[in-house]
Amino acid sequence: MRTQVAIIGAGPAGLMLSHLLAREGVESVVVECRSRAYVEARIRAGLLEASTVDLLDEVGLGRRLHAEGFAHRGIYLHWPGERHHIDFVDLVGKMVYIYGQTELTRDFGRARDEDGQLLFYEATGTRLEGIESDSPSVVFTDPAGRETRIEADLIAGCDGSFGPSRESIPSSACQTWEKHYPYSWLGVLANVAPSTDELIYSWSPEGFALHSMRSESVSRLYLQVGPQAKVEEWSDDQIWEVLARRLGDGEGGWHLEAGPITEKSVLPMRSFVMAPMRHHRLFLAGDAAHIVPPTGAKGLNLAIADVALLSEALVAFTKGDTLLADEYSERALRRVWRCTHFSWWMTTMLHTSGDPFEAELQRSQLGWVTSSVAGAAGLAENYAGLPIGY
Ligand code: RFL
Ligand code: PHB
Repeated sequence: MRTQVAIIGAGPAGLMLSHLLAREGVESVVVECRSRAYVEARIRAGLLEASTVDLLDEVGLGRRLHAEGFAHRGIYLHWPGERHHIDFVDLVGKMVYIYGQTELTRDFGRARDEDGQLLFYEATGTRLEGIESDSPSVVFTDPAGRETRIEADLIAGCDGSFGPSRESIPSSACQTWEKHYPYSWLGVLANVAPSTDELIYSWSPEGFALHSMRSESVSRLYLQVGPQAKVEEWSDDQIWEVLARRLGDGEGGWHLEAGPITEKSVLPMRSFVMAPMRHHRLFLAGDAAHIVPPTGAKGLNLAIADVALLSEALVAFTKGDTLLADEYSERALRRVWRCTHFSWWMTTMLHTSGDPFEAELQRSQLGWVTSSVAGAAGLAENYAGLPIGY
């Protein structure tokens, strides 16, 4: 089989890239190791920044998002006895949107079906061959046990942090940076109406907590836990008790409503960047090239920003113009490092390490960010999102 662009991974990066390429008349084939049902049910991100939503609107994918998602003006920052609203609209003129990655993935899937996109799910043993040649290929075994080879002009590695694309690049040809944080997040999904109109990011002496949401009747909440924590160690009652304490239940008449927990998972926190994001005919995008801790809500947004740049570069490449492809890595990494810094900054401002000196610095920083227009605007500009071409 032959195509112009072979895309590995049907997450947000891979599906959005195939959509953007199709709009410009460039053919692609997507190869995914999981089933479609699994990919569409994977509960992950929930917050879309303004530039992501603008791009989705521009390419005809914003209809359900505007009908069913929530537009938020900002976020709350909370610490004991204090709750402050950071209003992004006042500060930088931008909104953010709550819309689950599950819903977005379904929208992408539907759009790809309508276009007749060729997608292979449940592929095993995916490997990349000839990436340093002019005719690279992706080889995998389909669910019926047949080995399939897709020959392409270019390969897009959109296969997340554990896929084969990044591994195919010789270590002598790239550089990586990595930071592990000494805590994880315990994330829960609960069938209860959110107790807040906008997200609450909360610092407390016993650790961070975040109140997010998915719909009028579903809340999404996160707790800072130890790096080795396991879901089995946390009963539902204990989770609600700790959330209530950390989020300030009872303060100023605010109350956290508890409800049945339908999903629990532990998410380790790390930052990772690989450069360059290209090796000959292989281009990396999204989590395949970089990971951020979720505190700044940047992972999904970065994946979309990468493929916005990458699709332009690949379209030009297929027409014989290689300039944008040559510039892709440098242009993408500019935003990647900005978001890597912002995610690290939000993470270290809000998570407790047990060090009393750091705790005082964090309280001072929270006080400054919520009382200085300059401090608040810096947070707002980074959180609500820089322009796609940043
Ligand atoms: P994905 O979504 O991981 O998709 C990669 C796809 O590649 C497939 N794959 C393979 N396919 C073929 N062959 C192989 N050998 C393969 N190996 C892997 C995988 O099955 C998968 O389908 O990467 P992508 O597309 O780059 O998208 C990245 C985002 O999913 C990720 O950054 C975000 O979910 C991160 N994130 C958040 N980002 C935000 O912008 N806002 C948020 O609010 C936010 N919250 C979160 C998050 C991530 C979380 N977790 C669990 C990681 C909250 C959580 C809890
Ligand atoms: C979410 O709704 O899942 C979410 C929101 C904001 C974050 C992280 C996760 O910073």
